[in-house]
Amino acid sequence: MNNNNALTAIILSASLGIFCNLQAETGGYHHNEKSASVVKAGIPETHHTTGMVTQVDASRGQIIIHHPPIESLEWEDMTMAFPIVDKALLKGIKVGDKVKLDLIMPDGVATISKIDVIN
Ligand SMILES: [Cu+2]
Repeated sequence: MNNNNALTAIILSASLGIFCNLQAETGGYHHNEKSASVVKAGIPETHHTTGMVTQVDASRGQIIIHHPPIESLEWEDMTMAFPIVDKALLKGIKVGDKVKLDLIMPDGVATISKIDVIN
């Protein structure tokens, strides 16, 4: 590879990186790239947070929650959509509820594995 090609390759991979980050932010669910690569000795990675329910879509198995900063994920506070491992967990959860969450990270996607109302 001559110098020109090397430079093109560097620029290309840099712009692909930016593209992937944009996709993670705007398309579908919030991904956590760091988390996706960190798996400790077969122990499933779980994160804990609280939040306020702003929307529930039981048929899709999705819930939108405003959560405070999640230190273990290095996430700022935000309102975001979470998939859930089992739609049945959304039973009885309604807009305005304060909830406590367990999050697992299959493929780096924060997915609710446990949700409890803490009103
Ligand atoms: Cu978030």
